[in-house]
Amino acid sequence: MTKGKDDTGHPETGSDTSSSGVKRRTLIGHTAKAAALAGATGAAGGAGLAAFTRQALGQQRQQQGGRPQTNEVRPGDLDEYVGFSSSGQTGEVRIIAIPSMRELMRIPVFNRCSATGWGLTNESRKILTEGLLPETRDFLKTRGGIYLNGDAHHPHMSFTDGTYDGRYVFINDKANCRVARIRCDIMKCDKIIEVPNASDIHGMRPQKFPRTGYIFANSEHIIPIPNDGKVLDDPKNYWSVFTAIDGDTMKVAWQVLVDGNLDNCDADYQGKYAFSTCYNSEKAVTTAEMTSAEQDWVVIFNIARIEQAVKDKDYKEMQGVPVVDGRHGSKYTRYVPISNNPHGCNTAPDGIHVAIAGKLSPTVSLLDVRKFDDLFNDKIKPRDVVVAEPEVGLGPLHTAFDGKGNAYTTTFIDSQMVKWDMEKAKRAFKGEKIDPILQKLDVHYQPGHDHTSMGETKEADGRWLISLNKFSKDRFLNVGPLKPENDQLIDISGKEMKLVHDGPSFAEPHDICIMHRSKINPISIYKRNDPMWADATAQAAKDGVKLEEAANVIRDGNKVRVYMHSIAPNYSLEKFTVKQGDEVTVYVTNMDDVEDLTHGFTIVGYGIAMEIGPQATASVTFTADRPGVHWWYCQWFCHALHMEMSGRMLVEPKAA
Ligand code: CUK
Ligand code: CUA
Ligand code: CA
Repeated sequence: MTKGKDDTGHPETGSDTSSSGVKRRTLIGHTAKAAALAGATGAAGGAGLAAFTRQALGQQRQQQGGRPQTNEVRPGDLDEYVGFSSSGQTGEVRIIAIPSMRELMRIPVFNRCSATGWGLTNESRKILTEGLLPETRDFLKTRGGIYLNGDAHHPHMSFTDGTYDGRYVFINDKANCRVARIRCDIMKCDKIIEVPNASDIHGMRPQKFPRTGYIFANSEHIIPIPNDGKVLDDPKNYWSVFTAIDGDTMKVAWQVLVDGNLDNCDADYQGKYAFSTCYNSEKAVTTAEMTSAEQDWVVIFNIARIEQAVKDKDYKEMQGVPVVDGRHGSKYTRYVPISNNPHGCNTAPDGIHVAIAGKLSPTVSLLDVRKFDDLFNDKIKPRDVVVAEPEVGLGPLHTAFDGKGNAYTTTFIDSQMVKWDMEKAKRAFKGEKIDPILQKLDVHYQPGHDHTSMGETKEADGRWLISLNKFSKDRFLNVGPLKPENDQLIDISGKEMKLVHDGPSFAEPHDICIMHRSKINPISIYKRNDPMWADATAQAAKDGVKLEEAANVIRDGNKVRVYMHSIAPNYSLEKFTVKQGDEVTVYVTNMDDVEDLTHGFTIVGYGIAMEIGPQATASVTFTADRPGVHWWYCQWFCHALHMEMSGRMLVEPKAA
């Protein structure tokens, strides 16, 4: 029999599931009718229904009394929205609940994680290494085998038909040229690839239509390709590539060589085009030169033509990838001049407009994607796709949308959130005397990205806006020279933007995508056949071991494989003995079949720790080079006898 949390001595409130499988929360929080229906459809259906009901109620509240929505989420209540926040140079992805702004979870990706063993376990090291280029793997051999840092900027969920589909969240690593995928069923990273021919992958967006599909990724800084040392201080021969990654296989599908560099990107809602900003059309290597030209540009990529080029073999293969030439004059791209060092690139939920933030220019250029066909057929000139160019203030960086025709642009230098009307901006662009700016709200301070609830999908709902501010200065208690950033929540459900919450965050989320909670439906207990530990299952089968019942120590030369399972508060082994110098692999399978019952495995004085979720298997390999008695223990509080959940590794010293 599997022991669980219910008999661990934890208070009963620790369990969210009653014996009938109905979420207690659903029963408590909602009407009797909703609860009855939830009972009929089971726990998952109940949660979905609850979300639906709550959303409907929220909207009703708004419509009825005209009372403003509230960001108050009382103890025990659940938030309505979920945000996936990049953590910048921390290298992980964080799950933020909105509107409470509570941080719910951290998903290690490009970083190492002390709690979960990410970067230590065999399962995570496989993910961290299998997608690296061979030369990087060689390079890392003397550096511990994996990169220890990352710089995560742009988290975006996979799309189907123009809206979030709950499958994956993708995230780029600017620091080490990688793109990672997070499985939203378990909220763990399952794939990381290094992009070849690229320097610092920066802008990254999934294809919105018909589905993801491609992940578009920008190589920001220009480099020689190949970057093997033959070309060094010769920037004329430095290049950037635009990359399309297959989101299903996480393999690079194709690349496009471009003039200038590539900063941020987005895709259309038609599945025809992707586009990227370029701030270094000068192909410069110093700040002064990079800002010397009056204009840089947006590059538009014609996806069908590029796919055809790959079919027709109109490419050069570089590092195993077809690289299509998309420099000026190519039929695969168009370059739209934009002043000056543009940055943000955001497609509006109307499926028509793309907002390009001017950064050094106080303007946002609004492009109309319906004109791109004509542009590629040379019927119009590049600048003809620009249909508005409102002046929003100093340092416009990114734009978000409410689905009601309004845009919200951050101005870094002015420290403001600027709400403007896209239609009015278009009329003003045509010469009408009309001010498209609706409101400027001070934010604190220096905002980079902003994001609205569902705002990067066709289901933008105009409820919440988050401003990710780069500086918090005096907004929080002083914690020393290194200050938190300030993620501010703004209520945009009414006519005026209202600042409702300051949320400190650690270095330094660049971007967040915000979705209604009904878009995700993670599991609470792993499925035993999860591919995450397929290698462990295969090795166990070879050793004649069944992971679920394992209590085995298998010697194979100087390799020792230790298999155990855990049921709170015990491991199936109380000790194992190895010889100093053995290569030891420990496999732990958590056989507790109970929600929120995670075990750990930490070996004292060996730098080993890992998380083992309910019904999961995790493994770790190390050299037993320290003789003596080394206790292992469970580091995730799991039971009244959690402290006692331990065992001993006995390491026999080498004969002198
Ligand atoms: S970039 Cu950070 S503020 Cu990397 Cu998305 Cu614009
Ligand atoms: Cu198992 Cu603590
Ligand atoms: Ca420039």
